[in-house]
Amino acid sequence: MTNGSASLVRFQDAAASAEPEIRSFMGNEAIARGAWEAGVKVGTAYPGTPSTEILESLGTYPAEDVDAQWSTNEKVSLDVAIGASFGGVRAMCAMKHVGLNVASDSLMSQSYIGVNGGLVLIVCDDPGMHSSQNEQDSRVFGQFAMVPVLEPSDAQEAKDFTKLAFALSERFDTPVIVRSTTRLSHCRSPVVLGEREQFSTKGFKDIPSKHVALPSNARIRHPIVLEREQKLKEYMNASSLVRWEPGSKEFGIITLSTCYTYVREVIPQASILKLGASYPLAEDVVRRFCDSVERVLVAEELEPVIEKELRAMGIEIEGKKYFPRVGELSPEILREGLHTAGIINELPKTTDFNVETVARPPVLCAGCSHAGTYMALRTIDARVMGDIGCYTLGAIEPLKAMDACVSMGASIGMAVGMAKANATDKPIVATIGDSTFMHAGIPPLIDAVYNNANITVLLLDNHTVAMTGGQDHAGTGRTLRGEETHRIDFEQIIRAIGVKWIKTVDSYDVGSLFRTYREAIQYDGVAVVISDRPCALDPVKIKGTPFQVRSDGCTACQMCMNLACPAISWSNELFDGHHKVKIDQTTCIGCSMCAQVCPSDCIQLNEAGAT
Ligand SMILES: Cc1ncc(C[n+]2csc(CCOP(=O)(O)OP(=O)(O)O)c2C)c(N)n1
Repeated sequence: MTNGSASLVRFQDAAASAEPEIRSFMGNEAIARGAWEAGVKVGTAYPGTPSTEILESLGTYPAEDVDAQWSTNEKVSLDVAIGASFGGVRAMCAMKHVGLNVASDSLMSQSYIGVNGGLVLIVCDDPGMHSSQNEQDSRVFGQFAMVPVLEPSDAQEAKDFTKLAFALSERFDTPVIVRSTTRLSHCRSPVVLGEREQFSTKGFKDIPSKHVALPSNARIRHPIVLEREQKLKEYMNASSLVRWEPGSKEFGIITLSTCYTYVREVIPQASILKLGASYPLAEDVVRRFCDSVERVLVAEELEPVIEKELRAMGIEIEGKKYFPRVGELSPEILREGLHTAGIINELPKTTDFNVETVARPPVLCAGCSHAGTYMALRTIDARVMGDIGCYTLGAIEPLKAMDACVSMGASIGMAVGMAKANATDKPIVATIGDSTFMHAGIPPLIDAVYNNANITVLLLDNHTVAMTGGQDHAGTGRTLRGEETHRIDFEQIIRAIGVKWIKTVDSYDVGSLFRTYREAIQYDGVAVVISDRPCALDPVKIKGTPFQVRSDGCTACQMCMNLACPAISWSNELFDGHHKVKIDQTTCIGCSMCAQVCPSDCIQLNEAGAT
């Protein structure tokens, strides 16, 4: 995993020169820049690919300009932004698509309530699931919550649309979503920089009938939201967010986001209607566009959001008949779809050799502190309810020590349910990382204690959000800007919840892990083991003296292989017909777990290999 912040450009000095400056920006950096130029005062996020770099980038702007902070989860992130908006300043929160599920409860109400200072949510979808548990289309949430959804196509638009989102938020009294996707968030293109707009705070406005989500207030607000939708449609019809690029009279394509760039590349001769927003739709312009060409296709990524809207308007339209509803769109896929639709006659010749990248299964890093945990866990033959983080890799070969994983923080609740189902004689264990525990693991632990569940919880504390590149959180004692802050003490929280059996072990002490897990599962009630050891990659990659295998002592028992360490592989030498093992000296970080589990004591430190 890479830490996005390492490649981020820092911007403190950016806006001063007379000529407009042009920089190469990742979409996420452009979004941060747009927010900064829009005068954002509070920026929040919980990390999640592909959105993480937005807040990391915002955190490179002066602290006097913007309070950029990690939140414990996406709902908290949105709630903090809402509070700042109520307080009269512009506020933004960023999240990956599934984060919007977590934040949605507040979003649904805030749509009725509206804003004071501009309130913008950046939601980054991950078509193709490069690093996600699903590929849901956040635009559906925008429609559901009745908040505008802007969809930039490149980094310049990512900046411009983010700025515009704040203005629209204030003008129409609504939260606004800017939807990005992995291709936009992580690709670079040129961006013209602008100055930061200066705003003085509007101050808090005391309007309880608007700000308090009571049925009596909400009943009045709902029709206002519908009126707002109508006004936004009128705005969209006249707005430069919609761009009509005339071309062929035979066929037109309605598109938006990065799909627009694929359309331009593959079929520039088409008439193109580029929408800057998927909700609300610029209905009048769309209708006129459709009337102007014989045949219209919609090219959009994931769900047929626009296609369905147009059908509901009674317009004959094609789209998902030719383009897939799953995965990313690409020029190649678009071309194929247009070929099937009979719009493109010939496909380019393919080469004889396969140029597709060979997929490699993900592995834990050498020295990963989760490896010993899963090895030990396998020996107690438990039903393991897992969670989301690097340790989810414990589900696959060779560790294969996780039975289920659903969403962030779900492990403990699932373990409670599994215990209540009485479906197994095996001990029931939940595994959860430190950041995930903070995110959504505390309420289910309270539930477990409250409902007397007989479960063991393994809290895998590697002192970072490793999965998304090593961000800080409330349990690390550092803020987004790297300043020291209070470190939330897991053990204190867990005790305060009422857990009576709790032990902390060093994740590298394999013997201790084995013994402690055995003890924990014997306990009748909620037992918690904190496996404590910083991530081998964070904050700097640890590189200790490597271990090596004394080949004459190796009996090819392959016990060390159970750690799934990428530094350990089979050697060409055989013992009793089986491959002995060897350790790659550059990859090994010297964690010692393999030496601890080696029964023939043939894994030893290689002092000569120390760097
Ligand atoms: C709702 C939601 N938000 C964010 C993410 C992105 N994400 C995946 S795992 C994870 C946290 C991992 O941290 P931790 O639990 O400490 O485990 P580690 O990766 O450090 O082992 C995050 C933020 C997500 N998958 N779902």
